[in-house]
Amino acid sequence: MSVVGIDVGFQNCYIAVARSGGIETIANEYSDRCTPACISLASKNRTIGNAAKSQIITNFKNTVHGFKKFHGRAVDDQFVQGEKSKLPYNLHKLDNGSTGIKVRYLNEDKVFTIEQMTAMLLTKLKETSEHALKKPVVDCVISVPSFFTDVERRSLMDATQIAGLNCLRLINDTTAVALAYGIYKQDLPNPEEKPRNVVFVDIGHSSYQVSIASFNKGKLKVLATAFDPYLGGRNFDELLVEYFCGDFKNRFKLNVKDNPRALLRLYQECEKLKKLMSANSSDLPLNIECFMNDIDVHGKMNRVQFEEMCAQLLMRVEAPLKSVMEQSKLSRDEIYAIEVVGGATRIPAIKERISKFFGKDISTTLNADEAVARGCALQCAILSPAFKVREFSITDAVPFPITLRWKSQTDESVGECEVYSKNHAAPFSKVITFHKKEPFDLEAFYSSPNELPYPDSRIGRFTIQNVVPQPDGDSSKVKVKVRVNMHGIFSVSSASLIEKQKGEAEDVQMETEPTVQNEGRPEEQVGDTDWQKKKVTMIQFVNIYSLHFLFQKKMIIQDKLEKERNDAKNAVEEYVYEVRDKLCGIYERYVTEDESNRLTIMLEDTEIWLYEEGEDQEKEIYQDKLSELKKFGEPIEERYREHEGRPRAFDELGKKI
Ligand code: ATP
Ligand code: K
Ligand code: MG
Repeated sequence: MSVVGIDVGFQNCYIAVARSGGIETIANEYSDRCTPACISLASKNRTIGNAAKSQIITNFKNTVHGFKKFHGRAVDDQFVQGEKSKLPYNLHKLDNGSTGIKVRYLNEDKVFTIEQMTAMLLTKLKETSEHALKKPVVDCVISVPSFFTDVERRSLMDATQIAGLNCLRLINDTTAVALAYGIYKQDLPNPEEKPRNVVFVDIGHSSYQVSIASFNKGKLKVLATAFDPYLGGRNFDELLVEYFCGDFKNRFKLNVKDNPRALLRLYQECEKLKKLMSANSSDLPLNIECFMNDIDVHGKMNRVQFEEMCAQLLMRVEAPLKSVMEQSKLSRDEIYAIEVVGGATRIPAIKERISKFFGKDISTTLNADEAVARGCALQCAILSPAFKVREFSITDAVPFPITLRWKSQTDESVGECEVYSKNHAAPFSKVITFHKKEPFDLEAFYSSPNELPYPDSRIGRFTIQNVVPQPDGDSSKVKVKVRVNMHGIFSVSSASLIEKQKGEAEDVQMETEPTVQNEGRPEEQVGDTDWQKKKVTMIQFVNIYSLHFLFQKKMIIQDKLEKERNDAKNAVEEYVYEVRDKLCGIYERYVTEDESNRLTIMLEDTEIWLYEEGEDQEKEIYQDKLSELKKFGEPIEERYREHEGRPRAFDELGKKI
């Protein structure tokens, strides 16, 4: 069993694995530890990661990136609509209203769900890890922004299933970082001592997350989280792009925005420039050859100018920091350290703002790019029975309070109760006792829609069925167990009807406020031994978007066929080159001139054929071609081996004697 952690970033993905020697991040086939969250669909195949990223400009309409935050969102969603105008590829409204991506793939118009897109990416990351580990990878832990709501998390979980992964936990980005920070620290305070409080900041390409965690030996507890889900490195790129679009319009009379390819190139160059500015404060050039209409463009920028331009963005750094501090009720001198990760925290002005807010230096002891993936791998190691790792308990926090509302199915009676307050410990189960005579509905929703970075506060509806009165006509006790699980997803996990024992005293509590009882961790059944329990069947209605397994399966098969076809073609090509080399090399002594000429002509013909009508054939045609060549080539190979083999066999015998 392998133990794998995956950081699925908006722009960059990382994989870490737990090995006996510790946690390692692994590289892909390009020896790159970062795999771009990019998928390029083409007429013959699809490419994912680095190869896809290199298609962003040439195949811009079908190269998909920047889709992570479309998980669980309707295409009419305000956020999706806002992104739409910036995307080089097309979005499509799926039957259920959710966001689909429309591309030209295998010479057909195709629409993919976001779950499928992420599944493709995850499949690639799975393959990369399998290649590195040389064994199958199924169990994993995947990171998720802490502000992802239920629907977004469910959607991501669907993607993991399509990819054939068994996600043991969706862990919040900053919680993964906290784990990577804490687990190896030898000097954490003892359990009875005052905990060590550390602030974790992660600013990536698309979003900004902060949390405060308190550490004692062997455990961490997230005290508070805050975020700006719409602030990340890309906002800085956008401002640079805006600036140069204006600049090039003035100086070169170019309308960059009318040319998607040029615009994409400008984005890439601006991102490079932004990174250079993190290390240099002097004037830096931006040059692009043959940018548009055969014109070479050039411009420049320096850090001071850049920071002025980004003043509005930089002002947004403070709010989430302020928010976590207020929530945690800690004073600044109770903060032991501020650990920052994520690519965008390399922007000096951002670092300055954070450090200024806390009045102390920030620390960058963690690997800014890999900390999330490493934390995920550590969590996977803790959860995996196949791996031994030191005990470390992780208590996360509920980011948005959750309320439960109940409705009688026959009369008008309703009621509600906040079951999880903000920053309530998670995962966590609770048992709620109702007094009911008939089935009823429960509706779960986020209590404060205004602070939710998602347009719909509904989580799900659950019908508690088969509730009947007691034989004496009284209300029955119904115990409903709800939980926020390991993935940060809310659910009603069970419901049971409690039957009164004969001769028992009347229960006076009837149709009153239900009682909420904390189950605590680890999860245990609350056993009322005096009561006989009877399970009640329960039906769930949850807003899950439907899966399109078949579609995805077809695509995997298609890819496999394409790969086999390509391999068959390559085998012909390789054989041609190999035999040609050998004909004027090692085979020379074993072929007649006539044979050599005939074979040379055959090889030449095949080579030409491969470039012409043989360029795009079925696998079987290539296989036939190869056997045709081998019919001639193999007898020669055999003769050669026979002659070469003899003296060597003697040699070896000689040595043995
Ligand atoms: P998210 O966390 O939002 O899902 P992500 O995890 O893919 O996104 P990261 O890999 O953490 O994002 O960071 C990528 C961002 O960091 C990009 O905007 C990139 O341009 C920026 N970045 C990387 N290095 C630097 C640098 N030296 N200076 C400025 N920005 C940088
Ligand atoms: K990342
Ligand atoms: Mg990230």
